[in-house]
Amino acid sequence: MISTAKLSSQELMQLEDVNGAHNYHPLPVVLSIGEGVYVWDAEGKKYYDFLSAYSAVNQGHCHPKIIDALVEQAKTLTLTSRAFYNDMLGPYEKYITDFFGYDKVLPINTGVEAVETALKLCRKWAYKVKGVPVNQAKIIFASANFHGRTLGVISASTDPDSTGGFGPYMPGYQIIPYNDLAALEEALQDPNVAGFIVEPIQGEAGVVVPDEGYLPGAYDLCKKHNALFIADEVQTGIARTGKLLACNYFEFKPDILILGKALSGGVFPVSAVLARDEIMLTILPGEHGSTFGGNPLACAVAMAALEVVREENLAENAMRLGEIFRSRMQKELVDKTDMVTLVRGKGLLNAIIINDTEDSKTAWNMCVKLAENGLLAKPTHGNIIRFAPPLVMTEEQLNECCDIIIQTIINFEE
Ligand code: IF1
Repeated sequence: MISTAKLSSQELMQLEDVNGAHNYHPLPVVLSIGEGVYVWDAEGKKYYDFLSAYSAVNQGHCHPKIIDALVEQAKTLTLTSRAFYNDMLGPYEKYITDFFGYDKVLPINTGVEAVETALKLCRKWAYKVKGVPVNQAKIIFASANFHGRTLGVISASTDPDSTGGFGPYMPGYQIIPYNDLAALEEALQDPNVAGFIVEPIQGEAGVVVPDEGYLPGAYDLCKKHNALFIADEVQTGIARTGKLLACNYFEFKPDILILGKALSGGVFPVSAVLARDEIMLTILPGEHGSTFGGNPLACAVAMAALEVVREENLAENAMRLGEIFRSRMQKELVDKTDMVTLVRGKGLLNAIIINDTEDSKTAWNMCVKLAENGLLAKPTHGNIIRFAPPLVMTEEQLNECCDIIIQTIINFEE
């Protein structure tokens, strides 16, 4: 065991570079402490966190209520597997199905596992309920989607970084343009379509908010053609966009709801798939599962994490602060400088577009400067910077952060 106590950020980055796979290219910041909206690096420098671990830490870093639930349960019982019942799973399943208004939940661990679960459920439902002939089920995806990293999921990706060199790919998928109801209607003509899976706001694509009528329209089309509407709310869910779910901006309820990330407050991987009985009960004992899914620790943590969202009115806070954020970015950057061309998002899931070509380093260098000035954010697709702070932020803190962002960009020189 090596001691990490006295290592500098440089040494720690070197250790990762030498010993870890090179499947990431992080900003050169080494974090060692988190509390609420703040993180501290190995040298003790304090930052506002404007990534929130890709929206997993909506409740803020190390939220005391969630950590207490974790520690208490960790001292009692952590894992039984699903070979036996445990005394946390039933209460959690009741809690989360009531919380989101579904008949049943299937508990699992990471976001992508929940997506895989939803895709498997969708296929099972197609064969057992809809009556699609064996092995003919088709699932529709939107282009520029991000649903995770497994083979089954990257097979639907249109990002060459995600797919290149990993073939062959899963059959039975069709990819249509995002935000295009005509394309969906056309795809749904095939009677073997089992369902349509979509992010209510595309995160990885750069916080792409679809037209107002797109999601309810897509839901209606799915109903008309007897296909399931599957919402991947792994990133948009749990109050991030100013409502408990991004779909809650509309009247409809997805047939299958996928949650992950902030379901645990960022403590460890907890994900879930929710659906009504007609869908969920098509999977029988032995047909799907995971060693860790539904473990007592996850149940305790997820209940605490959801309670924090409700008790601290995080959706309302995200909605209010998001409006301030976008309005300040619009007035003080988009309207005033040539550097930023657009601000978009909902709640506290926002992005600005840097007036530059997609492959330039400007957004990256701006994020390095933002870090120097005490705020951590990450570029996506070259010229887009995503801003997604923990939802426990105060208005005063948000305004201070807006000042940092605006000043950094106004003073930015290549
Ligand atoms: C990485 C992005 C965010 C997701 C949606 C499922 C998953 C994700 C809508 C899978 C995961 C992550 C994973 C992370 C980067 C990240 C990301 F930049 F790629 F787009 F959040 F914005 N559905 N998103 O966004 O969840 O299996 O990872 O728990 O490093 O790959 P997971």
